Amino acid sequence: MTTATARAFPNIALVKYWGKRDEQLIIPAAGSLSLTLDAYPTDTTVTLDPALDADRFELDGDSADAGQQRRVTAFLDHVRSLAEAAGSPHATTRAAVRSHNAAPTGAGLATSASGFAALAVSAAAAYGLDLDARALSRLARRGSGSASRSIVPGIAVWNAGHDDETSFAEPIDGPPLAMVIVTVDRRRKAVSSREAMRATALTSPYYSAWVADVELALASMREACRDRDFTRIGRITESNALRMHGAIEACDPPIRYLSPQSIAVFDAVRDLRDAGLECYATADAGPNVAVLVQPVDAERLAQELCGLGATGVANAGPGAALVADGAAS
Ligand code: 2P0
Repeated sequence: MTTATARAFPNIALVKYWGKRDEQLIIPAAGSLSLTLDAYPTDTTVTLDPALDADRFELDGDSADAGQQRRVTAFLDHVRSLAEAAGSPHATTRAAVRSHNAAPTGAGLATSASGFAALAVSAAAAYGLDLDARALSRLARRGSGSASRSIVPGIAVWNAGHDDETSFAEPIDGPPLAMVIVTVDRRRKAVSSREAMRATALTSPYYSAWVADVELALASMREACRDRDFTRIGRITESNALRMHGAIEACDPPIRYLSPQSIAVFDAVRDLRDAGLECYATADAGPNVAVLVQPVDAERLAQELCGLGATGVANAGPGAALVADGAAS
């Protein structure tokens, strides 16, 4: 049996991806920019097994639900089509996939990003594909858009592109960045990102303004990273997050990811900033909050915020990579 294990880390977007131009190929409506973290990894092992007549997906020790199984099988079907084109002898073999998330799954802590990045790297290796970082980013994107960025270490820009070849993430330079993750709720979200993204595009009157604003925010953020201007990076990060949540909340029927506990963290961050500890809040499709800070201030910030939720400190992390068998915990 052929087997491969990969580890990938979640990424938190500083300029968010929220809206698709092409649902099938997962081409985004605009580019985005993120920080890949060095905490909360996903470890995924793909084992090709000629005895299987269907793929099997086990997540955190349990058989995954039907929707997750379908999504993983669709992804593996794409990998097998690439394997067939490359002349691999395994192109029709089914796989057993075992995955473990260090973060709570589906709670807005980017487990679909780390999950599909780890699956892309492990499945590509198991099926004998020799892909460079750009091709792996494009492959991960087909599983979940944000996964394209978890292939990349540190600060990643996902170029929106206009087709499968041109839509991928790549690393850019910037200052050292850290994040304090404040987990206020570990439950799985009621509305998935994919559903809410679609609802925002279809029903939010602010959607077109959001997409236009993301293009501007991304251009400013690229400059701020180039100039290593932490204050500008932070201000764009916080305003971009709140604008995304504004567009989501304006859906019909409304969708709201931020809870009173999330808002309390945003307020505490503002107060800390006013008191001289420079930090900026962001939140994805869930109530948990990631607070951007310079690495030198990260531990102090975690102590300041620990009364509002479970805190964890993360720095810039590596891109998704294979790990030696048995090395993943
Ligand atoms: C992001 N999020 O940029 C944004 C911010 C959540 C909020 O990318 O449909 O799970 O699989 O492409 O990648 C979550 O969306 O959506 C996401 P699909 P994905 O990180």
